[in-house]
Order: sequence, then C-alpha cells, then structure tokens
Amino acid sequence: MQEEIKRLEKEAQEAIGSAKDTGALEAIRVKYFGKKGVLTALLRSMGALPTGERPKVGQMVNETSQRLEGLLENRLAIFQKAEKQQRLAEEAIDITIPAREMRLGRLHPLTLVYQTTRDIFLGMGFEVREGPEVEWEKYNFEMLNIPENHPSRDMQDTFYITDKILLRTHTSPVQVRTMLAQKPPIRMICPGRVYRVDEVDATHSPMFHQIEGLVVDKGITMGDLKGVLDVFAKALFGPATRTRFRASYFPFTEPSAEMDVSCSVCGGEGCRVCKGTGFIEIMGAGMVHTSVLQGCGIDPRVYSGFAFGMGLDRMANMKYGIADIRLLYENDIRFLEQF
Ligand code: FA5
Repeated sequence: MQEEIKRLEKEAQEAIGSAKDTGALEAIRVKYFGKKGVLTALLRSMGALPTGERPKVGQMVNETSQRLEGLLENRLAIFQKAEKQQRLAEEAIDITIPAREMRLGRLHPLTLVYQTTRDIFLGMGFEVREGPEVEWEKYNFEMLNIPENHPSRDMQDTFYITDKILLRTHTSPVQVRTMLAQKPPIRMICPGRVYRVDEVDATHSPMFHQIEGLVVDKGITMGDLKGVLDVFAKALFGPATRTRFRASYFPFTEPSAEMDVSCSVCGGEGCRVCKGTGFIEIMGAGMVHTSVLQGCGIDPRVYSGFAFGMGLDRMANMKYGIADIRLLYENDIRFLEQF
C-alpha cells in the first residue's frame, strides 16, 4: 500500500510538472482528488487494512495529498497569471489615439423643400398619397385624355418597359388612381420621381421630382385653385411673393394654367436664377377635365375639382438660390453642407 502511495505521488508530480495550462491542471485535480479520484479511492479502501496500519497509512495519504495540492496550487497561480497577462495584452486599447471626428449629416435641399411643402398642404387639410414610378400607360396618358398619337405624348417621351408599362412622366396618374379608389371629397398631394427624355441643362433633368395635388368636391372653382396656390407660394417663399397665372393647355384640365412665382432670389428684379425675367414657372394646374372625372366614375354634374403638378427641383433652386439643377444630383459635400 505504501509503495502504491509513493508511486502515485511520483506519477502525479510528473503530470503536474508537464501540464501546459489551467485546463490540464484541472484534469489532474479531478483524476487524483475528485469524487472518483485515485487518492479518494485509496482513503476509502483503508477499511480493509489491519487496524494497526490504518493511522500510519492514513497519515501518509494525507501528507501526500497536501504536498500534491500545494504543487497544484503553485502551478495554477503561475498559469493564471500568465493567462491574465495574455488576455490583457490582447484586449489592450490604445487610449492615446485621437477620437474620430463625428460628422453630422444634413437633409438634402429637395427633402427640405418637400417637407415644408407637405406641411403647408397638411395644414390646409390635404392628405399625402403615393403612386408607383413604373406606371401603366393607361394611367399616365390614356385616362388623362392623352390618347395614343396625341402630340403631348411626344413632349413627355419617356422610358418604356413594355408597350403598356413605362416610367411615369408626371405624378398626374396618381390623380386617376386616387379618384378610382376614393369618392369625393378628395384633398391630396402626392410627391415622387418622374422621368422624361429631356436634355440636361441648368433647369432640366431627365429624372426630377413633382408634387401632384388634387381637390374634388361639390362647388370647387378656379378661385379655390388660385387661392390655395397663392397661400402655398407665400408660405413657402415668403409673404412678399407674388403669383401669376398664365393661360396654358393640359389635356386633362380645362381651363389650364401655368403658375409663376416672383423670384425670391432677386425679389422680381431679374437675376441668373430667373434668367432675368423676375418670375419662375413652378407648376402646371387647372380644373380637372369633366371627361377625366367621368372616366374615374365621378359625376361632373355634381362634382368639380382642381389639380396641380409642381416641379420640386425648380422650387428648391429658387428657395435656396441655386442656379443649376445639376448641383442637386452631384452629391458634392461642399454644396450639400450649405443647407
Ligand atoms: C405636368 O407634368 C403636368 N402633369 C402638371 C399638371 C398637373 C397640370 C395637374 C395640370 C394639372 P409640366 O410638364 O409643365 O406639367 O411639368 C410640371 C413642372 O415640372 C414644371 O412646371 C417644371 O417646374 C417641372 N419640370 C418639367 N420638366 C422638368 C425637367 N426636365 N426637369 C426639372 N423640372 C421639370
């Protein structure tokens, strides 16, 4: 028995000496001192020894255990220290590196003008609607009184996806979608992107933004149209703003008009932004054509309405004195930071 204890001690000492980490030490501890450990088993088997030998062997086992435990603890302390140091080295943060500069983003001028415009119309009881940019030719043209071969299809030539589906040339198809979906009273605006095969210059872009407006109810007149749009222009561009309505033509409104506003950059004197005229055209408008109402299932003998479609990009240019529409799309930080 005593020989066996000595052999075990030697074996355990060697194992502790060659352990590589805390995990290996823990395995050794379990092997010798665990519930089913070798030394534990030895203590339990002492009952089989002659009574006279028991104290001696018991003392030997205890002393061996103490020595081995001491050895284990020493090695464990060494490993723990080394492992802690390695972890600290791996997780080190260099607190001397200067902090990264936080750059605050800004809203794009088009977003700013849209949000202001939306809030003005919400204040007048309008709702905001949306429509698809990829649109049926039927809604973009046909139901707006623009049949196939109508010359105004040429003026708004666009990108066709199929014969019947195209990128919308204006937000007016949302008028049709709204009237088909809802009975009057209707008071809505609809913002969105539109597409045309227009040559790019200071005031034209092949992709630009419009905000459509539609009011349909009993007794709506051209006076309502002029009043609402005049209030809107003064709220957006300032109380000194003057508006001007020129007779125009759109197949889906009768009568039709273009609305100009006095240039807020020069106050109407004439400058680069208004090309010296003192006024800038910002939208087309008019009384909803009776056949458009009828086509959407609304009785023109009972209801009338007005509609408008404004060019958001040109409004942003005027509001902020931007002379060229292209600046809105170049994503030049030096330009965008000014708003
Ligand atoms: C229309 O698109 C009509 N749908 C507007 C309308 C709606 C009339 C409801 C009556 C009733 P127009 O093609 O004129 O109309 O365009 C409206 C506005 O979009 C213009 O006043 C202008 O501000 C802007 N616009 C037109 N083409 C461009 C372009 N290529 N780039 C930037 N803005 C443009």
